[in-house]
Amino acid sequence: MIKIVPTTPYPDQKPGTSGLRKKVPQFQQKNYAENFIQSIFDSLEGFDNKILVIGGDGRYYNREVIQIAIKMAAANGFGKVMVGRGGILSTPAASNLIRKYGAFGGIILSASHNPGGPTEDFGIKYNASNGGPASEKITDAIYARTKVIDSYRICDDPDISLDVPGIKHVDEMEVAVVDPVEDYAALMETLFDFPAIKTMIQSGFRVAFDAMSAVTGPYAKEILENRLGAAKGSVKNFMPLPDFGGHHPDPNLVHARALYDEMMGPDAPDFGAASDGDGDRNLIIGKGIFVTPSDSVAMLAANAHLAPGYAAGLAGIARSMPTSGAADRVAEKLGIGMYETPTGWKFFGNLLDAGMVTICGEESAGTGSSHVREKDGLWAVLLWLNILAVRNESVKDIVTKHWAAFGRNYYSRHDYEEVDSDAANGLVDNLRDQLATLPGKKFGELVVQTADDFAYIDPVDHSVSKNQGIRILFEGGSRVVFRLSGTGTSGATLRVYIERYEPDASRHDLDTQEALADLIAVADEIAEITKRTGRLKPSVIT
Ligand code: G16
Repeated sequence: MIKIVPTTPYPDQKPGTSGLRKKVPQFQQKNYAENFIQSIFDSLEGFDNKILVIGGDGRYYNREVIQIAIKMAAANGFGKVMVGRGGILSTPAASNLIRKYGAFGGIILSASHNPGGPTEDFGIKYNASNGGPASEKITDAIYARTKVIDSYRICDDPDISLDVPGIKHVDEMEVAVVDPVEDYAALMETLFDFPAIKTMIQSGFRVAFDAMSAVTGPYAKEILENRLGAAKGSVKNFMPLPDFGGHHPDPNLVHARALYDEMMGPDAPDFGAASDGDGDRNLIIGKGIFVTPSDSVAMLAANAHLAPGYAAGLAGIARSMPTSGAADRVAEKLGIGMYETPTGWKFFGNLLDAGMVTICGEESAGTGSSHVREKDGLWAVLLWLNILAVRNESVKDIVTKHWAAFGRNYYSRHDYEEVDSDAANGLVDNLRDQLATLPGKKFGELVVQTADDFAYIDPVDHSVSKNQGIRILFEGGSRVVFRLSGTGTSGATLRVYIERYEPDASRHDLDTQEALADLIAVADEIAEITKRTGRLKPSVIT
């Protein structure tokens, strides 16, 4: 039976870079999740009898909210819900299901790379019928609705079992519990040369994949071990756990340290990779060499034609503004379009839908293509493996040859986490105040060429997104970028992105932090990071 339940608004349900992310206890407040889900439905039109995809990364509170979302979908008039077995769907797999089955949209429960558990993070985001994160127009409408909501609709049916695939019903709505891996693995087989990768692996090529006790475990087991023949045990930490084993499921050099150490060791496998909580990010490490995410997108774009799904070439490349310019040089060489967007995968959606770009990437370990409308961790792993199988060279050889051909963009991101919000906002305001006077200023050898607050005009729908990050560009092409994260859940996270372009191949083997040392010092001088935040060094360097 459908119930209409009175509720009162919460003032803090503004979606960030990727949906609403809060601590679990906040989500457990009375009607908190219900308010947000109803606000999503209230902001959409025309979903009567249509399909809604629901799934999550298996983190703590996933199962509870999935039951709520299913009962609310039934009460709001959806015709069918597709949900992954056990409530599990990686973000790219959810995007694929939405597209493949012509769903109206999807609700993805995840806080991505943020930790999980009773006092850790949870999140809800809405994806539209193209399979991609809702546009700012929709997220703004959702937020506006959360501020005035006074009731929500829900069926009072009992919970349904999510553990066995099959068709069930909630009120009159059909619920299809589906295998979370099958459709996704089938899609990957259409894009990549599985037999070639399998042959390479059978000839002794060793792979190590760290699923970080998060959602990609079942996907990686099926694809890498079962279908591609990687040795049993190649996929580590493959059981999705509600608290990710107490770790941050963030595939970077801090949280995936064990993999990094293995890959730098004497008996390293040939290829190492990891993915995050919801399976959309990737970390790529070759034997003895870490590939920065910015370099990875450039190298994948330069070599994508070697995989069957991209043999016809690329329409264009897009990267987020803070991502290094390495991909720009590839686009220039290929003679294809290059687009610079604000941080957030949602900004790639229009470009992909319009067929203007094929590959997109972000410095935050996200790479993907037009096959879905999310970034896709395993996709990046498989494209690398396909390229390695065809080129028959090591990751290190591919990377160093790429630098020799295109030049190297030394690149690093310094994160200052859980900074006092007022201090962080003050720091950004102070930077904004300096924008007009910075050009022409000298800091040692570095001369500021331009300084601005990045604004983006979407070339497809002409929507404008302002205040997307402070950019300070120096003569010669180096730059520092400052922005506040839109995905953190406590205090503010200041991100500082530092980049230097080095065309000279004899200078391509410097230590990254040393190669960027003068820019790092100038970033602190201009932004007064230490003075304003009290931090002597970043929490995380990637
Ligand atoms: C999300 C977005 C990405 C973005 C990242 C970092 O990733 O989907 O597009 O680059 O956040 O955002 P921020 O710098 O604002 O923290 P994910 O993997 O968290 O969904």
